[in-house]
Amino acid sequence: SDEKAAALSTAPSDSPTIFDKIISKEIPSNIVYEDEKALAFRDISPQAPTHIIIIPKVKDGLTRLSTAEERHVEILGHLLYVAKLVAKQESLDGFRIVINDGPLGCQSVYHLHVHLLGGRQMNWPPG
Ligand code: DGP
Repeated sequence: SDEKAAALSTAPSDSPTIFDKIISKEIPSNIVYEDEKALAFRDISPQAPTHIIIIPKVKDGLTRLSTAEERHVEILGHLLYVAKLVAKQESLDGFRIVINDGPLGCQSVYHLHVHLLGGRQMNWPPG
């Protein structure tokens, strides 16, 4: 897929990402939820009828889950709670949460993010 190709061609780094420009509203996005700590917006390449990306507004070195540190515990929990709030707002009856990590995990944007997918039957195992 295009996402896989993007992931395999993106070197993990702590550089600013496209998500900084979404946070600053320098580039437009379809924002569905926002609070002091988190932002949620529709994925540009949806893989389900509802596909929302949830991110910390302050990256604080949190490029990927595998390099998370103790100080990130609160924001990590908050992102999952926001996923629950957004799932309710979207009237999802069941959903899936995904965090891609690194090239093998198909991560293409190095600003930690939670995918919220729903609105169709999910399959198992995931690809
Ligand atoms: P991942 O592969 O887990 O790193 O997911 C990154 C997701 O971000 C991918 O599903 C597509 C989405 N994405 C990338 N660039 C943009 C953008 O400019 N706007 C929006 N809305 N989503 C984007």
